[in-house]
Amino acid sequence: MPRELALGVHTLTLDRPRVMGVVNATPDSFSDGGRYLDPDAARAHARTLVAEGADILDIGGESTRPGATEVPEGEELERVLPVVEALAELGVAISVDTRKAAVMRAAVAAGAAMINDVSALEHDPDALAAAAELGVPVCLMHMQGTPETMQEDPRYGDVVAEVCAYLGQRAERCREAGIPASRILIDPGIGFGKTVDHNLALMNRLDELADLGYPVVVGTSRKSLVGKVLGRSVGERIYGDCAVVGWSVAHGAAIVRVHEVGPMRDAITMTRALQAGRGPA
Ligand code: HH2
Repeated sequence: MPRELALGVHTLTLDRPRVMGVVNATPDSFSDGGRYLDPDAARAHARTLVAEGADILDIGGESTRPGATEVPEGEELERVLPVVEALAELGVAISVDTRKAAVMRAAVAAGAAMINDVSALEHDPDALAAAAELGVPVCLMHMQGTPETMQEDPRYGDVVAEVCAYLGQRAERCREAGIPASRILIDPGIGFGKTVDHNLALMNRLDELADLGYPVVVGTSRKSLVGKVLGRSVGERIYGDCAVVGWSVAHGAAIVRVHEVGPMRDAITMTRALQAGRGPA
């Protein structure tokens, strides 16, 4: 597994778990839609996430929550670009959460140093070429179906084996297209075409994903994985999320994608101390 990620002017060593803070420049994201659509609000929020210890900020302009329909390219660009530009000054690596090659290209030109594609570069036929040409790390996420219908009736034989096989194949496809292994990350896509039991199986056997040899990104923040187990609404999932983040880093996650950076940093620090059997130096 690569020991470090080259993110433009930033180099992130992966000798400890890293935190990706979510900035949704959307009107309709499932947990914070409409709060950070305005670039000034996004910048203020991003500053807080950085102060709390975010290593990467993930900027998205299209909600991929269950039932969401695709946002036209022009609209996604209008949402994302001002935010990427506004955050470039914060001195932290920026990732762009998009399925569209044009958004990848424009965001990287504006300062983004990583691509996060929930369709593993499959949705847009030009995305694989764009990612190879842009030369930035890319996170390949597994999703069964499309956001619009993915939660209607997700089915697998062995969900963990199928997700591992898919991500292994997509990583191989990226390498054939000229993206080196050192720029590939993988993500099981918690909540993307999966029941709560599928999500729990993937979390339970997260080590199998890590064994593929690429850094694993895990995004469970505020999702129904916690909501369904605990019977909690979106705003009440933070304690459950802390447990999930602790579990994730104990079982091989290199990066956790979260909305609440400060509390999740605490969960990571505590988990690491428990793993080491001693406190921080
Ligand atoms: N989850 C969401 C969006 N992007 N990217 C990766 N790599 N992994 C994830 O689990 C993931 C992701 C969904 O969360 P959010 O961005 O908060 O919601 P919405 O899609 O409604 O904007």
